[in-house]
Amino acid sequence: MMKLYDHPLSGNCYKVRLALRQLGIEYEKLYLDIFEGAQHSGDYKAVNPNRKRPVLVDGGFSMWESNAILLYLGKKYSPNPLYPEDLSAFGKMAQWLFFGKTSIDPSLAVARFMTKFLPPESVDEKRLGELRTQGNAVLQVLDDHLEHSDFLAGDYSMADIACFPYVDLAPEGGIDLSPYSSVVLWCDRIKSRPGFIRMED
Ligand SMILES: N[C@@H](CCC(=O)N[C@@H](CS)C(=O)NCC(=O)O)C(=O)O
Repeated sequence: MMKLYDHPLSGNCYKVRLALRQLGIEYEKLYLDIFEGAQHSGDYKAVNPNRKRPVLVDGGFSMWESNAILLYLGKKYSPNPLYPEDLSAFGKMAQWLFFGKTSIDPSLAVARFMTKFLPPESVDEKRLGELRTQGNAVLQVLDDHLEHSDFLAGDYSMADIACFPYVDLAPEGGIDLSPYSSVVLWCDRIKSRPGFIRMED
């Protein structure tokens, strides 16, 4: 059975849990308390030298980086609708996976981290304001695209699973989603997929 080094409040772990559930794969959760610094133990360096989660362990193979894990799962359980075989659909899925890492995470995910997890006295308000501005620009890109498309890369795919968590969690970073009606509808569409799990499930 596969194992996942996990944390319940991590959007990067949540996307992997969501993908595993939607693919119908049983797995074992290995809890790693990052708030207590468990990622800095000597043992964990052998699991992930970058000392972050999620990490997927599949028999004697293990890997880290959440979006790469989504691609691994998609290909491992191919054919499945979350992982398009068609070249242009695959290209579009990859495009949004990279957009997630290069645009969504550095703005929306970091704004959430600073707002939700840092003590207020250590928050750099100027930087947080800049991140919220960048986050709104990212949401506008998504909203413009989703005005004409139900899902990011055509049909529901790993692209949606990758980008959904930190978009849906944007309000925890002080970013209002209500001006982005197509994004809100997209989140609702994902939440109504069969087998959807919430972050806290
Ligand atoms: N790019 C990585 C980011 C992973 C990441 O930042 N994980 C966070 C939780 S969401 C973590 O483990 N933080 C602990 C730390 O940085 O010490 C991925 O997508 O997997």
